[in-house]
Amino acid sequence: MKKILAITTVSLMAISTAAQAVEFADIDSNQDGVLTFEEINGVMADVTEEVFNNIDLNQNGALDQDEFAAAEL
Ligand SMILES: [Ca+2]
Ligand SMILES: [Ca+2]
Repeated sequence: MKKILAITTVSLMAISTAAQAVEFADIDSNQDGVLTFEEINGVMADVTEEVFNNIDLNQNGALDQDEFAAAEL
């Protein structure tokens, strides 16, 4: 008879590397209530001008809180 010992060590490490939510207020460095491309690109370098323009739904060159929330960055 063979005894097979299967020792399985399962380490479940809940690594929550889910992108930390960046708060609107953290990006709005001049606190004027809207985010310019410079402000958002300074915090999120992967937001290019093209991405920014896509997020800027009303094309006024700034992201308000609604636009920022809709983008789910
Ligand atoms: Ca601002
Ligand atoms: Ca806008």
